[in-house]
Amino acid sequence: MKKTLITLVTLLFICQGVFSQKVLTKDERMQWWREARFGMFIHWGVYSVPAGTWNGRQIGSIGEWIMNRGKIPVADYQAMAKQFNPVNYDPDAWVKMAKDAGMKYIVITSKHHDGFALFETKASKWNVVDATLYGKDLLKPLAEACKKYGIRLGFYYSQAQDWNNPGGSAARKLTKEGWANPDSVTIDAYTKEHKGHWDPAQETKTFAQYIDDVAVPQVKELLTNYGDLAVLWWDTPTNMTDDAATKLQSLLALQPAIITNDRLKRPNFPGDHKTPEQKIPNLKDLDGTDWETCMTMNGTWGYKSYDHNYKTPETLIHNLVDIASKGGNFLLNVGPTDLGEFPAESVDLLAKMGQWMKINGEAIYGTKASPWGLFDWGRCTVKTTKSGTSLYFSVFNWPVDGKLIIPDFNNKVVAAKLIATGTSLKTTVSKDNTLTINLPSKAPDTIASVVRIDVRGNIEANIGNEPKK
Ligand code: FHN
Repeated sequence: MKKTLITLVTLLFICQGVFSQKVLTKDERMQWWREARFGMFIHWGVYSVPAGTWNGRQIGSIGEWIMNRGKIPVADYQAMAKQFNPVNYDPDAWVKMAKDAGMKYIVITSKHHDGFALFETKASKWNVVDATLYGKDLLKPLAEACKKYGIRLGFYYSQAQDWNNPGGSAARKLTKEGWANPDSVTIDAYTKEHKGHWDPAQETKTFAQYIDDVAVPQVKELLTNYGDLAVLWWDTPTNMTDDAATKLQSLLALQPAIITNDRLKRPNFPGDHKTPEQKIPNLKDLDGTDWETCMTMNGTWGYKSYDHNYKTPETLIHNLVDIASKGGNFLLNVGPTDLGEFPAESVDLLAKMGQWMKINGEAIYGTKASPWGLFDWGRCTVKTTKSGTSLYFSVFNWPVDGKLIIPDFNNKVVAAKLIATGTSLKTTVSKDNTLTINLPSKAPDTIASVVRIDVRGNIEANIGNEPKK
């Protein structure tokens, strides 16, 4: 009798545990992400040592691809890890810079295509603890700093391409895409025969073995050892199989609230959101799926010492507003140096974006896409409030006649003001439902000034494809 009672109580306990673990819906998981709108991408690894130059030659294309583009042998590339010694790495300062820029989450390359793990791992010696003088896990202190500042943390993981751990795949690139290698004919013939690989050391295991020996255990480590994770950001599904994708996807159950992208394997593992790269979609390309544009500040993801071709603060702020006005997120990249520092230009751009966000952030966070589509003078975002709706008109080109014109306006204006100055603005709505907002002669912000219009009720969705005059 006593035994039966104990069994019953134990069963009740287990059942309670199972049922109290609520399964989150996609909308519940995506809620913070949809409100965040702005995040930081970080591409960091051994490639920051050569920083775009190998054997005295500047290797073409993006910095983190130097091993593949330059056809650097495995042993030579791994020797560079000895110089990867980020003694100036200050995760607290990194997270603070992201936060001050107005970013709400960070996604860092835990392992890029060169296979180098920025974390302690039992699955491969090719990691920061075992292969560098620095010898410490880089992700642990970042996770702590994110927690301290209330920034969500996500990990990028190159699940298929891995040029150092044997068996990993390699997208085939011709030697001419890196530099004018005199052995190009031989090398290109070799990569053709060897699925893109250029060094026999890359092929001592099969892809399936690589997945079981490296990718699966490492993803398990990442999902277990760093607390709550916001995002798992897969990349380049080169040669992925359904079997491998299924194994990796099933691990996500370790983090029930995690969000993933659409790059695990195409097309049958769509994830939670799309990932337009280096471009902002046109309205006509959007189908209601969540999306996030990832973009570099200059021309490379991983640090290249000689790429100073940075976008202007104006371009980046306009991009952020444009993306929000279309209902997407902006994941803006920083490529730190081998010493663990953000490039000076990135620091400056982050600070400038932060200055704008500090004043105008309410036009971005928690907003939804513009009901009017695009305006040729700027963009619109919308937010539902307790008493109605707030419309944010971000004006890029200040009208010379001082009048901002919004067609098809069917609501009653409750309040109108310029966010930067708090100045109330006079508005009129004509019989043909055109809203005219009277602006002061000078824009408070030369990049983008935000006008907030509070109205009663909801705005009827009416997304158009063409810029409205
Ligand atoms: O090959 C990578 C590239 O290095 C970079 O990581 C970008 C970021 O989205 N993803 C891949 C290219 O699509």
